[in-house]
Amino acid sequence: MDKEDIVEVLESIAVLLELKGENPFKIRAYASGARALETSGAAVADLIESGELAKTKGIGEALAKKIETLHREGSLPFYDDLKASVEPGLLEILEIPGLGAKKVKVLHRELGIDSIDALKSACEAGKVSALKGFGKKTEEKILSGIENRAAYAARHLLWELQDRVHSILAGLRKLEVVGQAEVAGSFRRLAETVGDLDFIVASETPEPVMEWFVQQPEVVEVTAHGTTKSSVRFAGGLQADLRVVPAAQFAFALHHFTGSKDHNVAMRQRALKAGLSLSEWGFEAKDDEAADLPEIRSEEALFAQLDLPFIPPELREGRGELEVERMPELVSVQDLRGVFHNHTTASDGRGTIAQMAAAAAAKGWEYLGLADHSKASYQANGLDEARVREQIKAVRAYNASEEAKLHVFAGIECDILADGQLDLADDVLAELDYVVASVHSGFTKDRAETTARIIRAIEHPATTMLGHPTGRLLLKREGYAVDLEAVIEAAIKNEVIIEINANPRRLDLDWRFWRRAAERGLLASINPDAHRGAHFDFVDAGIHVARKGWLTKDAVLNTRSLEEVTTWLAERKDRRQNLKEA
Ligand code: DGT
Ligand code: CA
Ligand code: CA
Ligand code: ZN
Repeated sequence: MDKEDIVEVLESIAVLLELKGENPFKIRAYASGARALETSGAAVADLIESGELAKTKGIGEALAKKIETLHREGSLPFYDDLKASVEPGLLEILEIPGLGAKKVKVLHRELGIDSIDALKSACEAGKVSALKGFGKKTEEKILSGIENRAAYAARHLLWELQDRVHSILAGLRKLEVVGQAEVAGSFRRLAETVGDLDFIVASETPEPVMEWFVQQPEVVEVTAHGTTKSSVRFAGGLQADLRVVPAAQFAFALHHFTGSKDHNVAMRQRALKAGLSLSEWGFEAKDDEAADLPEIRSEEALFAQLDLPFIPPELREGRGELEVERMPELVSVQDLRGVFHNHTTASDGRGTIAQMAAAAAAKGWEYLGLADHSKASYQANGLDEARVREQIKAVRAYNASEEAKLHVFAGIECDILADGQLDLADDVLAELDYVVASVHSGFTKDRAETTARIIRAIEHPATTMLGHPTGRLLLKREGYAVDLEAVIEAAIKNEVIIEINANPRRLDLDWRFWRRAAERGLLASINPDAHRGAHFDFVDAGIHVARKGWLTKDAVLNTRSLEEVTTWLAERKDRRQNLKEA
């Protein structure tokens, strides 16, 4: 097990012990052990090897042994027994946001609640809000948490399915009887989350293809096994459909099952106007002119038949993509020249300045922007004014040193405080190359208050970019309520960039807003929010959002060269500063 997984197990042990009403000291030992391990700079293997682990503050001999076991074996009997000793219904209840061990214990003791269903009925009957320490708001939150839970369980992050999709495609393409194989559905449209996978294969002999598909070693259940369609389920609940069609039908099937439904509806209407009916099987001429129809062997040809340019799958959402004369030249990952929102060991990142810079240079980038947390994010070891100044110095020293692999910009991810003020003094903010302003607290505040709070931060002359504007965590937590149209308006007015936070769980600002926002003049920055070098790969997910949002290279700040970006940041700073003084 790696460090993150071990930390999660220790945290989970603390919660389970609390649920069982164990001794508070014992509980705290696991909680603080988890924190100590998480914040130690070294890798677990090194800590064990050097004997440093047991000497780390917050980790004693006994805990060190358990960490070693988890690292080596990937499991821990003590943890397994503990989990087995708690009613499974309570474990499920614990997964609902806002319900910690304390509250679950009260629900169990006072109302005998031991399952999600029981909890749902109790909330609906108003019994939960009658409990001390709960209230109406909590009750409503629990109910929506239960609803979300069901919806979330049915979907998966696209990011986490990529390896599986590519290996299935590779497997299909290796089969001798297979002509073409493609993935369709929401995965091909680069959606942020995916319900099930859809594969389309061209072959005149479907049996061996289906046979291979249902016999993949990772399949846990075969829900359909036919000659035109098969469906399987993998561990973790992911389902995949495979359709095998004759080569002559492949382009139509691929187009149909790529969707979206709304896009398909628009395409069929367009076909009808041209006297054709379009389906997953092909075109049919309405008045028997079928002989005049050319053979269609590609999606390009299919679109061309309806006088359309090739519409990239990611734009097929039924949002006016048939109405444009020319397709936009969508931004691609090769266009990126650097990235801005990233963390180092100074706050909660795992790499030093030099390590992060080396990893960014290895991506072929010209610059790296560092934006560690500010002091209000104390749980992430945020920087106060003095530490910001130290870091600025360290960045400048790195740039001047022989080891410099690219240019590093000194920035900050500055917390937006409850009243919309920034978390750091103006003079320090002014010394930085740029400022990402983000909300990390107060998720339950009302929409008008949150909107005003964010707009106030946008109006601050030091703010260069707005970080993750809704705070959502896909399939985990809804974002805070906020009027994004008003936020976008304010950002345009104040020349503030809004980020596309490329962490695959965030993808925030959502693609649905970008086309219109960019047309109105909003500039994007694709920000990996990297906490270690490997996270720079998240930019691929950010590019998905940008493309689905119709963005071209010009609409994305970090496609610009080091020189252009430097000038842009400096000129913008001057303009904003003058505005303030005027
Ligand atoms: P997902 O799986 O929920 O993430 O989303 P999709 O888009 O992959 O949906 P899915 O797997 O149900 O179907 C794949 C595509 O097949 C869908 O985007 C459009 C097409 N399709 C499926 N059912 C229908 C339908 O009832 N009507 C139309 N027009 N198209 C359909
Ligand atoms: Ca699907
Ligand atoms: Ca499907
Ligand atoms: Zn953040």
